[in-house]
Amino acid sequence: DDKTSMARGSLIVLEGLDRSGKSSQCAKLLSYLQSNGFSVEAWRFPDRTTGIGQMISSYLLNESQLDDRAIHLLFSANRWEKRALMERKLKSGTTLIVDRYSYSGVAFSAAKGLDLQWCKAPEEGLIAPDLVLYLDIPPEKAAERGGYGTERYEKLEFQKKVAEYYYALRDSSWEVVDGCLKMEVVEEKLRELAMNCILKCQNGKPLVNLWS
Ligand code: NYM
Ligand code: MG
Repeated sequence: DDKTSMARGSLIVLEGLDRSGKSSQCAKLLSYLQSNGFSVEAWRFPDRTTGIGQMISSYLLNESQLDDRAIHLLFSANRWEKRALMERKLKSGTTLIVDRYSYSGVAFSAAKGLDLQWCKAPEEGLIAPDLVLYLDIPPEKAAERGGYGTERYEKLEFQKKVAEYYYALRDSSWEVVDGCLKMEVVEEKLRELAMNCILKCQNGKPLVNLWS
């Protein structure tokens, strides 16, 4: 056991339907952890800043058409291109708060009718989150929240299917939080769950890969 090695950071993922409040809660959690002196960064997938990310973004904006399997693999590749950096950050003690990850990848593609196991396969070997905070909100409620945007997938009927696949993907890393509660209440719950997770990781919880 290397006593000189630094306690590792945690991989904390927020998941949920479009308009479930993920992005706001990621920002709140980030500033809470930062103001408490933790080394922490906010990431998001898709990461639209890379070459692959730009292809994904243009697809989501309906500016390009792609085969369902091709776009699925691009979303996955967008995570793979960040894997090495992700591992370095975590091992050097930085906690990552990530807005969407492999669960979005599988749920959205499976909702189109692609086989679930086929969808999961390219995610195998990515770093498994230490904690998935799922903001649970009925699709109808999400749709009411200022309405959806114009991006692909932002349609009520489709989001209902996505919700079913998310449900099927739940594992022991998940904590389901009622996204219909007041924003401050959700914020408080996420803080507590994140803090617990960070302590466990500091105390030696091992890093593992998906899907295990
Ligand atoms: N999405 C996101 C996928 O279909 N597959 C993925 O792997 C990921 C990470 O992209 N509707 C979908 C979910 C969203 C859309 O995400 C864009 P955001 O968080 O709205 O930028
Ligand atoms: Mg969106």
